[in-house]
Parts: sequence; C-alpha cells; structure tokens
Amino acid sequence: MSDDALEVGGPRKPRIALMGEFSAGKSTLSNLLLGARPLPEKVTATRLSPVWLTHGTDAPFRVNVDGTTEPVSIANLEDIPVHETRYIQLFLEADILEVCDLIDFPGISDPNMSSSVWERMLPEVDTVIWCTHATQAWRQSEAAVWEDMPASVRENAVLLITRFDKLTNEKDRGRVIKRVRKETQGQFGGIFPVSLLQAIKAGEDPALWDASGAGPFTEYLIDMIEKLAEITSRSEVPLYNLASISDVPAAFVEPVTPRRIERSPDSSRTQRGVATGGPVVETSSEANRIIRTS
Ligand SMILES: Nc1nc2c(ncn2[C@@H]2O[C@H](COP(=O)(O)OP(=O)(O)OP(=O)(O)O)[C@@H](O)[C@H]2O)c(=O)[nH]1
Ligand SMILES: [Mg+2]
Repeated sequence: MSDDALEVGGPRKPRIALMGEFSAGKSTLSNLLLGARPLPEKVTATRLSPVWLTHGTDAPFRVNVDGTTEPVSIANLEDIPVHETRYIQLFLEADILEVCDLIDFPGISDPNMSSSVWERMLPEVDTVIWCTHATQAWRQSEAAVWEDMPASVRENAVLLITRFDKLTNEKDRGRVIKRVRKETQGQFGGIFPVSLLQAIKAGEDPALWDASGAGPFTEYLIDMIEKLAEITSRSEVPLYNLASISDVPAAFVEPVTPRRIERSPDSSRTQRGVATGGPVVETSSEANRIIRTS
C-alpha cells in the first residue's frame, strides 16, 4: 500500500478499478484520465499485472504475492512476472489522482493468465469502470464476472461501451446500446458509449470531445467520485468487502457553529465537501479540468 494511503487521519480516496476483456481499452482509458501515457496500449494482450495508480512522486515498486516489495522501472513493466506480482504501484502527479486511485486490471479472460492474477486484487476496490468492446459488447464471460460482484461495487459502477467508432452506422450503434442496456439492467450506475481514441485525439477541441462521447461519461465520473469520497472517508474497508453500501457506518455530523461558516454566494457544493471531511471535489463543470489537463 502506498504512503499516501497510510496517511494517518486522512480520509481514504475512492479506488476505481478499470476492468474488462483484453484489448477493450482499459489502459487507453487510464491514459485518457491521467492526461499522460504511462501504460502500454497494445493491439495484442499485454499480460501486465494490475497497475495501481496513486498521486505522488515516489519511485514505482511492485508488491509480490508474498507481501515483499521491490523497485521496478516503468520502461520494463512488461517484464515483471505476473503470477508472482500482486500489483505494480505507480505514482503520478495527475489531477484525477488527487481525488481517486485508479487500478488498471489485466483482461479477464486471457487464456495465458490465471484469473487469480486479477481476482486477488478485487478486495482492494470500491467500484469499477467496466470497458466492453462495442463490436462484441457484453459477452457471456463479462456477464459471469459481473454477476459475482457485490451490490456495493455495482451500485456506482460505470459500463463504457468502448471502441464505439468501430460501429459505423447509426442502426448498429442504436442496436448495441439497446441490447447492452437490456442485458445489464440495474447492474451499473451508468452506461456510456465512447471512442477513447477520438477522446484522446480531441485535445482541447470541445466539438471533437463531445463527438467522442467522453463528455457525459466524465461528468458522471466526477459526480460518482464525489459521492464515493464521502463514503470512503467513513470506511477504511474497500466496498468490495461489504455486501451493501448501507453497511458503511453512518456519517458523524459535526455541529457547525456560525463562526466556521464562510460561505461565498455560490459555493454550496464545495462547503459540503469540507463539512464532511472528504476531499473537495468541484462540480461537474470542473470535469474537463480534472480529466483533461496536465
Ligand atoms: N478504434 C479504437 N481503438 C481503440 C479504442 N480504445 C482503445 N483502442 C485500441 O485498442 C487497443 C487495445 O487497447 P488497450 O487500452 O491496450 O486495451 P486493454 O483493455 O488495456 O488491453 P489489455 O491490457 O491487453 O487487456 C489499442 O490499440 C488501442 O489504441 C477506441 O475507442 N477506438
Ligand atoms: Mg491494458
């Protein structure tokens, strides 16, 4: 676990796992969210251990299954033996990591990798962004893994229908969205079709950003992180380990004396973040700043 995570008294940041079949776009998504490209995006399955991304400047290391740690080099991540490594810890000064940790998972059904490589990381997570490949969206193997997820994880989870640019006509696009919605009804907090490549290429161009589908997804994500931050500030235990979010102890509400209220006319949401002791997450209008800068 990182030094950041062990900070005494600091509220724990939400931990969001990026999961899905191999080549669904998980690493492309983390690179989009980070505004940097520390992770390899590959046409073939990469066979990388889970990569835990935390805010900071510390040197990267790997945590082995026996609990020992050793330094690693970012340039050689793909040489790290997956079966002996529980996860790789990377530190980056990305804006998104100020409000959450991301854990990039390997693909769920790689025939050359035991599922224990990613299953043993599940107890570390609070929720999931699941990437499903538009041209073969929501396969049986994905549904089977998702069925076993506790409601505490599913409640806030996002389903991204990635590589949506690969569906070239409106009829196919509509059909895929309709089918996936029907088959996953009630199992995700939100479902968004997106082209991650177009979103990365959009840069600062708002029209291209909107056309990629990334806008509604990132706005949802910011709200979700804000909601989760309030919950994880009350629960050291990652939500995967709880059957339901209602198992998290209720918030201790400090009495607020008039002396402490220094409210500017339009700062109600920021004030709420401060009052609950969680990290201050700005409103969704700030989504683009957090997701796209750096
Ligand atoms: N056309 C298109 N290609 C994409 C999109 N997202 C990702 N890709 C490409 O798909 C390939 C696989 O993407 P990755 O991000 O490496 O996928 P992954 O899920 O991390 O794959 P593994 O880690 O191997 O399981 C890369 O060549 C990406 O450039 C997208 O939205 N559209
Ligand atoms: Mg990957």
